[in-house]
Amino acid sequence: MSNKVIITCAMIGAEVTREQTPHLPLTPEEIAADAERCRQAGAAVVHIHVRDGEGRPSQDPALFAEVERRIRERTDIIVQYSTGGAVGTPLELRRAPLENRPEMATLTTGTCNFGDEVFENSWPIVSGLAQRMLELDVKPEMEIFDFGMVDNALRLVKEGLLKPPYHFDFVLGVPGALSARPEHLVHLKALLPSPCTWQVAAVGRHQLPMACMALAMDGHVRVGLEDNIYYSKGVLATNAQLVERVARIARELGREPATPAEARELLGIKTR
Ligand code: KMH
Ligand code: ZN
Repeated sequence: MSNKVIITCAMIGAEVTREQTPHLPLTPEEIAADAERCRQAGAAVVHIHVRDGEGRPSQDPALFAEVERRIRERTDIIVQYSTGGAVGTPLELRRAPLENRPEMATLTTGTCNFGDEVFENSWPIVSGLAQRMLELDVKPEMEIFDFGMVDNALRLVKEGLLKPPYHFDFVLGVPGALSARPEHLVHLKALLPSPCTWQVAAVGRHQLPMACMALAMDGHVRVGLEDNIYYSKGVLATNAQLVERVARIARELGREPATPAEARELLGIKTR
């Protein structure tokens, strides 16, 4: 176990809107400036989605490249692309930004309900994304929305589509998928292969308590406006505030936030 904690900030997402919160970064410059603030607050990774000029979710590789370039001008933070996109984004579009060869990208390992909709990740989608990440040396973060997705991740390991150490993100509390309960987290951790690293990304009001639980269980944490827009009941948060709070709690628990360089070491990412 490492006493360092990797804090990821999921800054944007595909679903949150400016109408819901004025703190959501949307343009490449807003995203880059917010990423720098998150780094200063203790984040080592930013999980990014991009939006078009109208604020709609996009998987345009050129937009991802522009966002990444602007982040790189400001900070050494690890930039993790979304391959999940928005519900219903076709596979070809979800896969396209991988050709930029980001350091990391997400890989949801199964299908689940997502609110009233279905987030489709059939085996050909999952294995196809994993194969391309392997070829391009992109580190996958496996997004686990329900228990069966761990089994699919184990199948990826068995089929040689992942390189150790394996990295898992337990996304808990999405309506229609696995709820954010302490018992679920304990069981999920018990299912993991070795060697691996894992983190929790819980949704809404569950974000902070589940992050605290992960800190106590030697896990890593993800916070950010993609998953939760509130600092406390009725009070809107910024990404940096959410990072700063979890970094402060981590330090109180004897867990120092990892720098991006330390996170690369823990995750097995080679500096290019
Ligand atoms: N927007 C969700 C449907 C990911 O980034 O890889 C999927 C998602 C997961 O956000
Ligand atoms: Zn996402």
